[in-house]
Parts: sequence; C-alpha cells; structure tokens
Amino acid sequence: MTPPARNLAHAAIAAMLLCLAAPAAAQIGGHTAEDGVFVLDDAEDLDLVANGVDRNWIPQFVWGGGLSAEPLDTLELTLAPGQSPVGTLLYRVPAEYGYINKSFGVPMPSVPGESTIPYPGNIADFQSLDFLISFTPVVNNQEFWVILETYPEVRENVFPRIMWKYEPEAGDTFQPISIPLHSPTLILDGEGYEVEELLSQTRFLSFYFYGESDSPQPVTLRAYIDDITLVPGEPPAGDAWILSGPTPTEQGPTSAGTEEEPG
Ligand SMILES: [Ca+2]
Ligand SMILES: [Ca+2]
Repeated sequence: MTPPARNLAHAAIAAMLLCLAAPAAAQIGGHTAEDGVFVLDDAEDLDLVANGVDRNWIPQFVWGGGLSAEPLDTLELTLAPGQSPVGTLLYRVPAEYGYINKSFGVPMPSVPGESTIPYPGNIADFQSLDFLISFTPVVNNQEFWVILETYPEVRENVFPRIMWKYEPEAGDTFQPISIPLHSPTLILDGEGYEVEELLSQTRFLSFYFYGESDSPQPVTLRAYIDDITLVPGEPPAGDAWILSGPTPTEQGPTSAGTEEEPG
C-alpha cells in the first residue's frame, strides 16, 4: 500500500474500532427504557435475588431482624390495586439503643449478574422508581429515604449518593410511592456532577429507614416493600432538582453494600 492508502486504511480501522467501542444503549439489567417498565424485583419467587439485575439484595446486619421474602397470603395486609398476591420483601429492624437506622439494597449493573465496576447501570432514560410499601409502627423522627450510590469514586471508597426522601403512611395497606429520579431531595459527594450524569453510572440502590424510640418495650420496624420498578419517560420539563431539604440524620444514611460487597 502507498502511504496515503495505508493512512486511509488505518483511519477506516480506527473508525470501526470507535464504532465497536461506542456505548450501547443506556441500560440497566440488560434492559433499556425503550423496552418499557423495568421490574427490578416483584418478590414473586420468594427469594432475595433482585431478578431484574440478577444480584442479591444485601441487608445491613440486624440483630433479631433482617430481610426476607414473605408469601403475602399468610399476611394480613391490604394489597394495592394490581398487586399480585404472591410475595413481598420484608425488612425487620428492631430499635437498637433507641434507634432504627438501617438499610438494604442491591447493586445496579447494566448487565445482569455482573459487577457494577465494569458494568455500571444507566437509568437516565427512566423517569421514576416506583414501589409499594406498607410499614408499622410510627416512631419518633421517622424518616424514609431511597439512596442511589453512583460512580465515579470521588475519593477513596466515597461515591456520590443521590437521595430522595418520601413520606408513606403507617398501616397494613400497601401504598404506591413514586420517586422522581431527576428531582432528588439532595445529592451528597456529587459536587460538579449533573444528576443525569450520575444516573447514567449507577452502583447501589438502597432503601434506608430511620427512627427513634424511647419506649421501654422493644420496638421493631416492619417495612414491606414490593413491585420495585423503573418507569421510562422524560423528566417533567422545568422540574429542576434543588439541593436543599432535610439533612440526613446522624452521619447520614449509608448504603448497605459499600462495606460488605463492592458494587
Ligand atoms: Ca426475586
Ligand atoms: Ca410481589
């Protein structure tokens, strides 16, 4: 080949390689927003695998409690419209030294069963994280948060956390919660990053529970969570998130997986 022809050939090969390296469509668990609603877990198989990403749910260790999947027909709970009567997740957290302060969660890879380190998920094309919750009892200063830990690692073992606070009512009825992915309550350790950018490199999603109890009787939070889904759609126009809202209690909620299982 003459030098110009060789250059052209090299350019063609480089272009081909670029095409091969181009990121695949944004996805979570092998699923894109174009595929429709993404079911992270509906607990129908009564296991602790989040079927959408084929990774295990990881609860923070709770003495005398913990995470389980329960058959709904043995529970006296009122289902939400359309909810299947088969299974639900249950997280039981006894107050310890007067506090309920625990979370459970799951890695969020783009490829089912894989680590998020080579395969971070991308949920930027989804509009909301929807789920059902039923919980008892009411305790003092109770707080409910969804926390999404994302890449990049901003300092050693410190990752941005996108956080949404929600306020369910206590009782035996499952109620729907819809978390607006693009409008978080606050972001921790994500200085300099757009929320879209963080949503496109997901690491670990967790459900965090806080409360205080001065009761002399043992108090145990029972939170049933079911039908956890991501709903596709554009974020509502003009609904920019604001970095404000209540400060997380204590040192702030932590995601359960960080110490126990890297992404
Ligand atoms: Ca499952
Ligand atoms: Ca279910």
